[in-house]
Amino acid sequence: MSSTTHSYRPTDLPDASEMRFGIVVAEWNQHITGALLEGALRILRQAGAGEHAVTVMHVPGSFELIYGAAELARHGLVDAIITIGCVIRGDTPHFDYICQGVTQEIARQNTEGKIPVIFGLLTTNTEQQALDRAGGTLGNKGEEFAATAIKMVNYAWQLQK
Ligand code: RBF
Repeated sequence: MSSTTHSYRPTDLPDASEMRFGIVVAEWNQHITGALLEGALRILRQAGAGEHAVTVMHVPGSFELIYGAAELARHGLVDAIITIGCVIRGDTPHFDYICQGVTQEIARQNTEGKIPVIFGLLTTNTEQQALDRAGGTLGNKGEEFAATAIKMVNYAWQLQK
């Protein structure tokens, strides 16, 4: 395992069998976001989340993760939301605008909303760097997004007790 990879053991995760998750996935760079989604679903299943306890919704691009997550939260059917997107810098200034907008809005939803919204936006300079983090040499970040969601629901439930 690489030193940049977050170290956790899926078996150490809280039991997720009573938890409900929403996953909002961007279609841009689908070969990356699809692999991240698979990684996230694998960990949720391993931690005990039921098939019907996970709602997967697709949006066109990473910028739409903002609305996608906000609306999903508003329906009140899930305990945490995982956003999944991939923005590759290339030579476009859009990179910075999209990354900044999504980052700020997901942060705001975490403080103003009622449920944790996990920031699953890969922001890389090259496609290869994204592939490395989507099941390649640096593991699958989707697994970490899911593990984080499980831990944050557990955190919220601990406070409610
Ligand atoms: N969406 C992504 O998820 N990843 C990208 O790398 C990405 N690059 C974009 C580059 C340009 C020049 C534009 C116009 C849009 C890009 N988008 C990307 C789409 C964006 O997130 C959003 O779907 C659109 O801007 C419509 O709101």
